[in-house]
Amino acid sequence: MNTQRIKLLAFFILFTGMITAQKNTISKPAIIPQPTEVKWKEGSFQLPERAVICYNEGAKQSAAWLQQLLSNTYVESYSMTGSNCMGFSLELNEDLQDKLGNEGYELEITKNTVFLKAATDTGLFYAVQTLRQMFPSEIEKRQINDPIKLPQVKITDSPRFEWRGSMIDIARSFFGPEYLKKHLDRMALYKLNKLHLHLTDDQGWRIEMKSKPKLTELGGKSAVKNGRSGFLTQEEYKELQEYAKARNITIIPEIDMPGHIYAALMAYPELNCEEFSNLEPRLATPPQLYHEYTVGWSKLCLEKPEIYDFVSEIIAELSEITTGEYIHIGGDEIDDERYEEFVVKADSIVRENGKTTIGWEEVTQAPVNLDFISQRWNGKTESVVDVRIIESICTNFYFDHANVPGQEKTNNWCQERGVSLDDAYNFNPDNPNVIGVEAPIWSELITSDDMADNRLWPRTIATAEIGWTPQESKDFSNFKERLGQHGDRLDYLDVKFFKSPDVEWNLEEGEGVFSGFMPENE
Ligand code: TNX
Repeated sequence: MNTQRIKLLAFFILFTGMITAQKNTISKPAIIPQPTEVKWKEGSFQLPERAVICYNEGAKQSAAWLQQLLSNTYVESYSMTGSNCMGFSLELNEDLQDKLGNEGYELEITKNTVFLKAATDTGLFYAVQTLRQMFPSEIEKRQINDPIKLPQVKITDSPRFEWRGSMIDIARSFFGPEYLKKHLDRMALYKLNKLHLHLTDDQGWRIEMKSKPKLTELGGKSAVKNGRSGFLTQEEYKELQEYAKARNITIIPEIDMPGHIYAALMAYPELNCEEFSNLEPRLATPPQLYHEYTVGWSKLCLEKPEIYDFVSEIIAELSEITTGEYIHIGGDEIDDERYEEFVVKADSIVRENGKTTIGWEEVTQAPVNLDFISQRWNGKTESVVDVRIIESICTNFYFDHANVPGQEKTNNWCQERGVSLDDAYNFNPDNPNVIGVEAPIWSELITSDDMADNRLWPRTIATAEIGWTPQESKDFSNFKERLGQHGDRLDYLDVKFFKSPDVEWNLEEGEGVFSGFMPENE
């Protein structure tokens, strides 16, 4: 063979080799939120047909989550206490607290074992969620019987903020336990840890109060027009909290006071002033129900001392049935000379019941206790107290606003063009008082589960990344790529998400053939 032929042949061999190598190299799994530190290694770990999950004391719950994940694969797993077995090893170790904090974890995949380590059960749970995102997305829906290969990797991860929340207004239009549980499942996948329920407003009262049964007997029947009515029984509320807690999520109940409260004023007319002077403009008169959109027209009769008996009773009963440490007292959009006095009293009632008070930012016009947490939404309040802040500024976190300009049935009062994925992602909460972020949906115009899915997702995933990932590791184009890779997963989870036009969604239904995730060469 002459040299030219040899060169050609060499080129041919190299070229076909390159093609085969490329076929075996599947892009890295897309992890959201982006972990603090990821080191991909050469090689993979092919899950065996039988595996042992070893765990130490305290890690049993997370071992069960892992086992549940594996139950959707061909892997037959059994779990036992112990350490360093081949397969899966979970270690809860308090000495890791300094390094990883309350929610951080380490996840290491070697050639034959997955190691999950954390100082807390929560950290281990998050390690399992990250691992879950490395499995083929079909796992969310059906059993995978083809070989699964995980890339070798070492991840060290912990959140930027302790508060990573979502809020659903279930007062204007009711969303019941079934939807809320689905929402909790989806939140957990993205390491969100607070679900705030806006339980009461002019159009409805959604939580059973045994001391004031008419609140739900009457207030549970109304809703915004076209919206659903209903309410959570105390049993359902308790069960929902347990379901949330198992997923490391705290439920935050909100009773909006002293405004946004017509549903209660209708059920207990004695909470009104003479001649309903507290309803201004009078958009409904008890016992009429209210179905319209206008806000800011109702309030408790603040000059009547009896309203404080009502407030005390409600807060005491709600505190009794609430397992989390927070009660949200609302406090938004009201004009009354006794407003500040009310807020200070309501705050102290909450604290007497052993809870931490949260309120919309207006509340910080009043000299509340310094344990108070303010939820910022329009940034207009001149605060007289230096307190912790949850960032929900409407330009970036109000997901009842349009995904894209002109989307039907969306609000636009905060920002005409809506809240784009870019807006939802590119916000840096840099005020030192900020303890985290929360994205609300108000439900005057969101009257079905599919609509809620469309407004919440994928923007809530952007909120999750703001809440978790260090600012310097955030990158919008990289986020969009990873998000696109989650298209299938969201589909398999039956999320009717908005297909943001600036994301390349990976939506093809898998053919049932899975050849594994292998790290790309870096
Ligand atoms: C303002 S922002 C509200 C809600 C409404 C929302 C949408 C805030 C704290 N309160 O009562 O539902 O606008 O119209």
